[in-house]
Amino acid sequence: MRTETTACQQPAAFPGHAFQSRDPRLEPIAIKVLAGERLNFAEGLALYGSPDLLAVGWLANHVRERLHGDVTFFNVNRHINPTNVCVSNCPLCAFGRQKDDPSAYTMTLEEAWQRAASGYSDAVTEFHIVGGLNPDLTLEYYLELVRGLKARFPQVHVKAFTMVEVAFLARQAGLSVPETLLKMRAAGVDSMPGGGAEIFAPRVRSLICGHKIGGEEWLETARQAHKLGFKSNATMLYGHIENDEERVDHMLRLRALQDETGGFQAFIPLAFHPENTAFAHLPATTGLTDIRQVAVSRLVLDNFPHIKAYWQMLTPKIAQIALRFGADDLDGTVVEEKIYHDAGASTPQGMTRNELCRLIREAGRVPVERDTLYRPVTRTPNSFTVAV
Ligand code: V47
Repeated sequence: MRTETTACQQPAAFPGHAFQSRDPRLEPIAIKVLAGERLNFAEGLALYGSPDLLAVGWLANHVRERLHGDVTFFNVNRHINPTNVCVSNCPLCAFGRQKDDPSAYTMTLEEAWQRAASGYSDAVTEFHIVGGLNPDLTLEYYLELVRGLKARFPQVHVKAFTMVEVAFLARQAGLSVPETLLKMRAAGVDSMPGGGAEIFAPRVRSLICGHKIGGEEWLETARQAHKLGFKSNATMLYGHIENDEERVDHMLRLRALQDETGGFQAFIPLAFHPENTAFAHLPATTGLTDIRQVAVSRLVLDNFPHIKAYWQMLTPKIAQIALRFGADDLDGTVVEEKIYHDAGASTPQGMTRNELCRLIREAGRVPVERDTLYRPVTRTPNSFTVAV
């Protein structure tokens, strides 16, 4: 990739800004981005097609610094995956198992509560709970799981159940989605993670996760959650069989819902890990694809406050670079990760608070520990407080 200009190709000049590019397609996009205007479908596509990745990154960084300056968020969290038994059988997934598979597991409630208490010594501020669609577990199991966590760790935020799980549990219990969400709230669920969105386009969805709820139902479930006051995240799984049009379409659908509800906090582009999946023949994404995806996300999703470079999925090194290409959040300590590691991820299972701060500082950014709702966390040796 070369960004220098030649005598016959003058860069576009932007008074008062350091932006320049030898890709003429970026010029109208840069004018809009610098003026804080919204990009359209064709402009989203042009960002994917531009050979000048550094200029795309410059623009994304400009937006990121306009929103957050040098601040980079991270949190101290723990993932809990109560079961890997899943009826969806998604070709994209290496985590789900049939219930008679020797490596299938389902935690008892006691095991899940014990798991929550184990790991790094820094007190966690968030439990991130996601699992398979296990037909033998009732809604009551999940409600009791959350009640038990709240009883044992009342100060910890419970970010639990993707829109796919919410829709599945509602169907299982014979309840509407809002009724299910209200029961979850009463049990102690505070917000929702962004998983299960994959790619909304039906062509792709039917091939990578055909038995999961469709894109429209995912969006409708998120709409219902936001209407009830829950905050949630949103993801996009890229780097498999989708094309650039389908990626832009996915983000524009999320942007439209965000205009309506304002309930999304962070967008997390998730790089597909092919190992041990039905797509094992596909190559994994490369670093430049990952970095570009972070930058395009920041530029297209102008109404999302945060773009998360999830270090577990990107690797710590790429996630650190992403902090200069539009991302303002690295996610957290995690402690134990199963979904990517079953799909061949070679990243560590977790990172300490100090390791995350070092990555952020060495990227020239300022680490800020946040809670799930992005409120700064202050620590004293044995406790933490959240600025409200
Ligand atoms: O929905 C499954 C993805 C997601 C593979 O909200 C895979 O803060 C890559 O959503 N290769 C679950 N990805 C993880 C998730 C998440 C992670 C971190 C933070 C948050 C948040 C949410 O993992 C699934 C699916 O899109 N996934 N299999 C795979 N082989």
